[in-house]
Amino acid sequence: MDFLQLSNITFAMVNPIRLLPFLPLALGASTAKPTADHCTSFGASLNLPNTKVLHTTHLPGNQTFSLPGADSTCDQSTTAAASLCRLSLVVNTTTSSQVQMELWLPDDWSGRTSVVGNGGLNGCIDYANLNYLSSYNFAVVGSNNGHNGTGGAPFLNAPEVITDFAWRAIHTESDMVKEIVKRYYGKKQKKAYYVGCSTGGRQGFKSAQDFPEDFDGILAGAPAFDFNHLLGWSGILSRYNGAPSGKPIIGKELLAEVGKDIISQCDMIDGVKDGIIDHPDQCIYRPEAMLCSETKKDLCLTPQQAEVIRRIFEPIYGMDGKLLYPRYEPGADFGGYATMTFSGDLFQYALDWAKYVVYNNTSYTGSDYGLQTIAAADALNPGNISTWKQDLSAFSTRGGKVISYHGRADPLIPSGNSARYYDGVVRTMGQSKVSEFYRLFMAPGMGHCGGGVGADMFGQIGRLQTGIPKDKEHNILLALIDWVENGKAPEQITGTKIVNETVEAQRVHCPYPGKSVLLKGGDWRKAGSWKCVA
Ligand SMILES: *[C@@H]1O[C@H](CO)[C@@H](O)[C@H](O)[C@H]1NC(C)=O
Ligand SMILES: *[C@@H]1O[C@H](CO)[C@@H](O)[C@H](O)[C@H]1NC(C)=O
Ligand SMILES: *[C@@H]1O[C@H](CO)[C@@H](O)[C@H](O)[C@H]1NC(C)=O
Ligand SMILES: *[C@@H]1O[C@H](CO)[C@@H](O)[C@H](O)[C@H]1NC(C)=O
Ligand SMILES: *[C@@H]1O[C@H](CO)[C@@H](O)[C@H](O)[C@H]1NC(C)=O
Ligand SMILES: *[C@@H]1O[C@H](CO)[C@@H](O)[C@H](O)[C@H]1NC(C)=O
Ligand SMILES: *[C@@H]1O[C@H](CO)[C@@H](O)[C@H](O)[C@H]1NC(C)=O
Ligand SMILES: [Ca+2]
Repeated sequence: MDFLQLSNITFAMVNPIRLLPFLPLALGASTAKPTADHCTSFGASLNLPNTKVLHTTHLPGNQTFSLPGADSTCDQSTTAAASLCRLSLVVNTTTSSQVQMELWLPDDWSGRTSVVGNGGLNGCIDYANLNYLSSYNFAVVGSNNGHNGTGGAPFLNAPEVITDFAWRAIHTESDMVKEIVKRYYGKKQKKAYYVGCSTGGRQGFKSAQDFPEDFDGILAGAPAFDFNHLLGWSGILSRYNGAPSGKPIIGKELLAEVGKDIISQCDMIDGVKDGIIDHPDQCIYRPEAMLCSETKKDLCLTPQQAEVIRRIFEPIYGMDGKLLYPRYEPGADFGGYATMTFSGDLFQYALDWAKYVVYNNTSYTGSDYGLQTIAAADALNPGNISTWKQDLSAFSTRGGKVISYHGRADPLIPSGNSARYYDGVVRTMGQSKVSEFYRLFMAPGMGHCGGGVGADMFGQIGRLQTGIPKDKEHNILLALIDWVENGKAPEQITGTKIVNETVEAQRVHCPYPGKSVLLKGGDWRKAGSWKCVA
């Protein structure tokens, strides 16, 4: 797709060669592309310590194929758009742990490598991002993060599996992809990247914090960092609404109504009536407006329910009175992913983490889940997973760049937590230093890693780039490449909202603490009407 006509907006694609300057250089005029035979014989002859090759297949491009043997909770099929060599391996990380990886090595290699992360508690190879990165000519690796499937059971009494999940899988993948490109293409990588969101965002920051040599560029969305507190907060939020009874105190339909009332109370604080609360921290929602009365008997709140809503919108404090985690953000959808939190069951990842990792007790039900559970998780900090170190100077000193992004209507991980981390790094390193290597783009109205009513597509993950222009103004991966390789820091990124293959709105997203402001009289659906202000 070189040229896209979507609704009334026409996008001419910038020649990708300009943005991928290594494309013609990487293999050199005299170097032939790797052939299908090279691919299959390469896998058979690969002799790396602690590594078993499961299979090697050359795929000619635009192939959709099934994934036999994949855990039933993970992808069952995928697509490889580029022509590439698919290499599946199992690497023993200790005598009691192993990571299954796939490397996708495109025939047309840009000289760049990438590691892609995971999500939730998984356990699943991120095939969508293998496809995305390889279609942009990266040699890319993804893994099962040390265990198979989306649940926490494999962590039970398995500290090495927990360590793989916390950091070692990504670090091992980083080593593997670099070693393998040298052998496969006969050349060292020029730059090494990382791409992930949610748990993948945490994995990216863990690398910046503890493995500053691993990556030159990190794209880390909606990071699940301060991990023990995040899960604790999610668990406590679910308790507010009745977990683990299975019976929510406020049901789905009523929550949706509260969601609408929040928009009606707070949409205009930012001055634009677009169904989006730009700065959820400025919204002090008043649920008492929805109390039942003589005249209001349907879809209204009892006093107890109104109190639940109030608690949901408060931060949580630990047993020592210190802030543990910021609040749920008004404007975050109460449907979709939020049903994981508000259905009346204990938030699944919080339950699994407590059950299989903190208490090692398969009978644990979460009926007493609370601040003491978080304190126990903190005391253990399993696998050193917290990921909250605020000194990134080793990473910045060697020239690493990190771009983070967060939807301001994220129901699983509040964007306020990304702001809290950024501010902590600024306190540690100083603003001018931080601006040189770390930018956080806040996306108003965007949900968890994407979705929501906001302009949620800017190339942050594979499925959120189809239909947007392939340039660094609209694609944050290309913006990261430009920063790492040409030293040009992104000052803004244009997000696109596409509904039914039609561009409905575009808007610029700005690096925190800056914000996008609508120009006087401007149409909020047009990117040109917005401007970043400090
Ligand atoms: C990986 O570890 C398992 C279990 O200890 C062992 O059976 C297997 O031979 C090891 N594989 C390699 C390639 O070292
Ligand atoms: C895949 O299909 C697209 C669209 O038809 C085409 O432009 C592209 O060249 C194909 N890729 C390969 C590797 O065959
Ligand atoms: C995960 O699944 C892969 C592919 O089926 C398998 O090779 C690997 O041994 C499994 N890993 C674990 C830890 O069960
Ligand atoms: C649970 O197991 C971990 C090792 O995985 C151990 O460090 C921890 O102390 C155990 N917790 C309890 C409550 O026994
Ligand atoms: C495991 O959890 C159950 C349910 O909460 C509890 O009754 C039991 O005492 C726990 N077992 C241990 C060893 O702590
Ligand atoms: C644990 O994480 C901290 C903070 O990122 C880091 O400084 C420390 O070296 C890590 N410890 C181990 C044992 O990995
Ligand atoms: C998108 O298309 C679907 C199916 O054709 C339709 O049901 C839906 O109303 C459309 N949505 C919008 C916002 O146009
Ligand atoms: Ca608004």
